[in-house]
Amino acid sequence: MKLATAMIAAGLIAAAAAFASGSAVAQQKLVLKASDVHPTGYPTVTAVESLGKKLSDATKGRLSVAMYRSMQLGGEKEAIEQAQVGAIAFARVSVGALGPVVDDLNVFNLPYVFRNTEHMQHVIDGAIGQELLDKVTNSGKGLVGLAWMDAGARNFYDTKKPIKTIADLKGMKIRVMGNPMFVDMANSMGANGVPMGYDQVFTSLQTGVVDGAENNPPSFVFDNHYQVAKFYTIDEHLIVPEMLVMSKKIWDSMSKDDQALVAKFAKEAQQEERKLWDVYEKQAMDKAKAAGIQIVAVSAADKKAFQDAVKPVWDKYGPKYAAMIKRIQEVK
Ligand code: GTR
Repeated sequence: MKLATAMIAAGLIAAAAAFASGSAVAQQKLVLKASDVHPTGYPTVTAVESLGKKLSDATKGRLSVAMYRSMQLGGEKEAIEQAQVGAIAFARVSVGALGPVVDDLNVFNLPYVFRNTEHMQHVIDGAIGQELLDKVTNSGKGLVGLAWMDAGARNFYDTKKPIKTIADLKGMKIRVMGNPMFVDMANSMGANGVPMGYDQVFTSLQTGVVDGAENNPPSFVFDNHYQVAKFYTIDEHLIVPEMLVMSKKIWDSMSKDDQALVAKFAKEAQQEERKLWDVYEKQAMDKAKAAGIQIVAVSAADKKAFQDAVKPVWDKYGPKYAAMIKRIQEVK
């Protein structure tokens, strides 16, 4: 009996040891889930996938990234919430969607705050860019701001008629990102701003829930909105960069060395995405033209009319960000 008991006990100990070492290995292996609303081949998706590949190579597969693209996990509001609770590790989202969570970012959501996309790049690459990434990390909102991503300039498009001047926007139902600033922006231009998640835009355009939306050429084309909206007007009312954020909960669970790897590859992803963006944006315009999309480039005078129209937005939100706006404008 004694022997049998001893043998059972030994067996149990061996089994426990095997289990413990097995689970230690399992704990070390970490698959980091990433979310992006865009499809395979989109610059932001490619850049985060390559961050994942570098992480895998550097850790011999201990860390890896699983990309959930094309809104498999919902829109951007959902992605942010999932990152906050640690259900996913990375969310690549627009500052338009992040502004309601970290208010400091909303300064970038003011229409025409940047002179052009180059100006925006100089701002995000410099001290202000780092400061705003840190604001996200220190916001207490469960997120770590890792890197910026380019997203060009946003323009109006619709299913009804070409928007040649601001008067053409009158009464049109225009989908905007879920941020009150954009509803105010669309309304100040004479349209009716309809906030909704990105996951609902295509169907809403198709079924006439909205008459139009606004976005950069790659989103317009590669998310297929151009198949239902045949008019695209280049007025560049918003130049909103995007951010790669990480779940603070998951970040905090990682070793300092692993955090350093993630931070390094995220910065490289920012550079890679920018290069891919320029090529992709051109491809999008070419594809739109080939598909017979009527493209209107607003004249300088008409652009001035768009800029003047958004004055109420600046009056309402501008004062809060006055010091930062001044610094942004001073960036060459
Ligand atoms: C795209 C952007 C997405 C999302 C989308 C939208 O340009 O890349 O992150 O913000 O616009 O309009 O919701």
